[in-house]
Amino acid sequence: MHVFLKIVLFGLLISCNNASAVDPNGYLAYCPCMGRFGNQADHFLGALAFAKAINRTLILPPWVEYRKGEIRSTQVPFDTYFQVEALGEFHRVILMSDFMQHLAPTVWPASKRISFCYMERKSLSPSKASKADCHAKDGNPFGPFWDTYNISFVSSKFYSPLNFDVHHSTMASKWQEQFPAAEWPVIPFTGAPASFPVQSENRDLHRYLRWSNTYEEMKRAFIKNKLPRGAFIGIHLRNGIDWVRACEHVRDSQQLFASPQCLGYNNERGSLYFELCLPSKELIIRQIKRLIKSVKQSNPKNEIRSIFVAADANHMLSELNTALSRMNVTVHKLNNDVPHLDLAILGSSNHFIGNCVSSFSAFVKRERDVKGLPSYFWAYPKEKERQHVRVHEEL
Ligand code: GFB
Repeated sequence: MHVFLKIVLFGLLISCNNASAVDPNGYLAYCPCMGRFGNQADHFLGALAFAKAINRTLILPPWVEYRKGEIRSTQVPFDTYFQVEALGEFHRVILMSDFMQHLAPTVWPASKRISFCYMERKSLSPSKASKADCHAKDGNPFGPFWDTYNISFVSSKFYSPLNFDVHHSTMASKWQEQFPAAEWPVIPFTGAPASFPVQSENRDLHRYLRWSNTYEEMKRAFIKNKLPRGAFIGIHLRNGIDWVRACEHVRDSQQLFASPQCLGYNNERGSLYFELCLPSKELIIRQIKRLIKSVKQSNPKNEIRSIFVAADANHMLSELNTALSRMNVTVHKLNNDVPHLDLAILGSSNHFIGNCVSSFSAFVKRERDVKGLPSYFWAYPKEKERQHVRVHEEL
């Protein structure tokens, strides 16, 4: 037989096998219904750890995206951005579309679909308000998410007082005792079975999140064709109006969003301050210049040649170009707004400066940590403290 045909047949055989083999340990599904990509990625790592701990196959949900001017969320298949095979090195997973197409008709018939939530969720619609229920499809993105796969629920199950912290208790066995797979073949959670920000124990699972071939290729092509040869610094600027408003909460909090990634989960590495959330333009330029100089000193053969800027609003291109022109460093960005390509490029830069409070930056930091690449945060450590440390060291 022609070799190509053999390969195709073999591939088909494998995918049919995967699609039709039922996991007797059961399945776990959830809606990534909170926040945008950075939040969903944090939740994903927790859900993956949880699925492994309770030994159920994780049904890979699509990513939930919000497009300007659209009332309903858009669901983007999980494997658009990430490889399914790489996750399989850690635990059993299946794409939601595969599960619904091949397994749900037998494993999870429509009459057996019971949604799981911690406790009763109030309904948005007065006609349904009296029933104690998860109301799993109420509102956006809840309804559009399950509708993507024509899923509706016949009733609800409240799982209080169980939780998802499988690292500090016998929680996993409690889940297994209370919800055995024979009786509950699929546990579909109304939201992610995970905490935000990601638990420190689950950060390292990021090593199994590998970019899909499409994104790998787009990243490679951009770096090769659009950036000058040589080392580059990737920077993430989070400065849109939603962020400016969110940073107002710095005053009354010890932590905000992803801030434990630099401050420590118990503030063991510092307290929250405003510049950590919203650094000034002057501080950004100062910090980039300082990094370029220090790389020049420590690694003269691999001097910084360019800066790649990812931003949600203002890329500061003209300010950065002006400030860095004398250093012979050019500044670049993508032509279009493609958040995941921004992330992939930042993950591969020689150096990275991100926003400690942003979970978008946190995604990059985790990817770089597992690859052993260096990362820094804007305004961290605090400039005064940094000077203090330097004086102290000099003394
Ligand atoms: O990812 P995310 O939860 O990160 O949400 P934060 C920010 C979204 O803004 C991303 C866009 O998913 C992107 O769609 N975005 C941010 C970017 N930075 C970039 C960038 O460099 N390039 C591109 N192309 N897009 C917090 C949330 O966002 O914002 C909170 O965690 C809350 O839930 C707060 O909504 C206001 O953690 O930065």
